[in-house]
Amino acid sequence: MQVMRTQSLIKRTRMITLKAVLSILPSSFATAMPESESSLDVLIVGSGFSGIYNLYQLRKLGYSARIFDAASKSGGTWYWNCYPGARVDSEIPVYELSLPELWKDWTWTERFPGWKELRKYFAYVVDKLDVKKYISYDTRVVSAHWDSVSDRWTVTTDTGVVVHPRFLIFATGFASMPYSPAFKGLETFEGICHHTARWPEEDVDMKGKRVAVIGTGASGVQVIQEVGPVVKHLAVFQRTPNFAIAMQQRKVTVEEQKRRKEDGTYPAIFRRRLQTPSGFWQEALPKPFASATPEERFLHWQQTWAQGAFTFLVTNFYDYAINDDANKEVYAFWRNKVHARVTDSVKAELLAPQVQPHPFAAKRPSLEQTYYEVYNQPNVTLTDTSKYPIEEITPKGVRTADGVHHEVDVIVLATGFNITATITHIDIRGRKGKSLKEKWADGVYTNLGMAVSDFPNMFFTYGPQAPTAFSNGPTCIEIQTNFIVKCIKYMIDNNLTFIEPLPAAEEIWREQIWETNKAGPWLKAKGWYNDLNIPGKSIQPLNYAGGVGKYAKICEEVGQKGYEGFTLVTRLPTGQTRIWVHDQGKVDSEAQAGRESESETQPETAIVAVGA
Ligand code: N01
Repeated sequence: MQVMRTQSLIKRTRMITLKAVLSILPSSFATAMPESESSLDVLIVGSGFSGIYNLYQLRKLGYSARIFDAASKSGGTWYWNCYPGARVDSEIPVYELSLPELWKDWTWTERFPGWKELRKYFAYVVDKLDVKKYISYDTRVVSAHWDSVSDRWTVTTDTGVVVHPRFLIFATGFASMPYSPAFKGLETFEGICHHTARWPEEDVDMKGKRVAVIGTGASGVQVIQEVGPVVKHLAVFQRTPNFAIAMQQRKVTVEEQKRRKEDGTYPAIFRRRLQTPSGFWQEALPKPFASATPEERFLHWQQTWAQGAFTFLVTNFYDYAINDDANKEVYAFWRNKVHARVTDSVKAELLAPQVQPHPFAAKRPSLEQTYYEVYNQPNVTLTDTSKYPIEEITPKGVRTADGVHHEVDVIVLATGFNITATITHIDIRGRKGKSLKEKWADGVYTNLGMAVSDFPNMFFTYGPQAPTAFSNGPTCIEIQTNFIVKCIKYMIDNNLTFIEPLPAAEEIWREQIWETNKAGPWLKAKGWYNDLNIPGKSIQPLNYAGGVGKYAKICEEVGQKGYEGFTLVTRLPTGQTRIWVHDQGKVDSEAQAGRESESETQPETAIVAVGA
């Protein structure tokens, strides 16, 4: 069965490959690449982990690289998400760059740092790596168009700057385009209203105010537990309960970090996080749920719950998320934890209902500290918007379908992100003049979650179709940056003009995304894992779910095989164009699709297929 599938993929691949190669040739061939004054080897968009890491590695190799960032400071997510309580949910040192020149001299104060400390870390990083001079802040990229004459991108910004880089990296992550539902009357609200990911720098004083929080994802949970104790009244609007688990936050000392650096723990963690399915250092129990007694299971869960972080999930029985009995028992364990903390039985039932709303792990559970205790306050109300949706926002508050008008001074929209729009909201146009938004109108197609056909020399990181949500930022980003930087070096070293994926490779990758997601629980709930958090979108899994370690290996192998699954093109000084469609890594081999010019008479044997 598997063999037949593979053969048919190869067949399909061959056909698509031929089409792709013929269509890649521009109508006229340029003789040389004119160097514009504003040309750069690489332009990077965004100065979070990925942008800075790319910039540093590329400059180390001697390339002219620069970052444009719409923000006024580095930090990416941690620049924009400065809402009360914003805090990372991967513990240190997993959540930092693995460069020894950075971690050796940096110390944290908390196991899960908050946004202020993360911003300090980013300021330290750009200083220590001496890259700040290559970053233009307050500079938003508004368009990027490929120019088939110069074989460069033309990138324009909202400040009027235009540059012409050879390579373009969108280090924009998955969560930089906030999603705000089109609530009727939202614009009429007379109080203060902000999305968590566009929180004002100067903060909003919520002390003694009546506050509404709409949404109970990671952002909502954090805001609620932070502002709950200080507000006059808190109205929480929950559509789906968050299966939040114990963070077990604590202070970390300079001494313990020093010891872990000196005894080899830090470097071991940085290497280990590239080997596991989750990008953390732990792995699932190698035995099935059914092989353990109820007592063994209970004690294991108690122990991993007490350890905090995602340990409860990551070190669970390997089949807990897909075995219905196991999933129900995990849910019951979690539900007991919640009910033990929430005194009001009606609120407890809304937060952790008897009927399990969706499989555990189908949506991302948050890590909480005092979230459930907040609901014990008499001035906190909880409305189930799956039963009583928000009908309208009035000048004075929020009206729900049960007829209740919740009068508030502040509305916090903790309503998440439009994952694909993070990149597509920029007017990016490839070789054929088509925008990325148009290209992805019927679904996301990428190779390795990093590159798109018809969009030459363009990469993106920590976005759709990579392990993104099933990893943590720095881990995924380092894998991808290593791939991208090596690829750019390879292109430059081999005098190659541009690279882009084969459409066939994108189809295969998309199929991989579906297959790996079908093997888990992630398609069984509506949310940003599968693009269903945005009304009107069709289901499509947005993360590679085959495991971080496996993804790292795949990327490494693609590079070793001379960028299998990609088309590489070079312009010769004679004005001719040569195309390589890579297979098995024979980059300079005569057996490849080297061709001197576009011609209908080119033999089909010149076309080689990507591997299945
Ligand atoms: O967004 P979300 P988030 N009416 O999409 C609700 C990362 N992150 O910003 O679940 C009523 O998870 C929606 O309800 P439902 C992190 O990876 C990390 O919280 O769709 N409600 C949901 O409750 C995280 O997982 C950090 O039924 C509506 C909420 O809004 C990811 O980003 C901090 C609604 C959106 O939750 C996303 O987290 C911030 C409507 N019309 C972000 N529309 C940390 O590291 C939506 N909702 C901690």
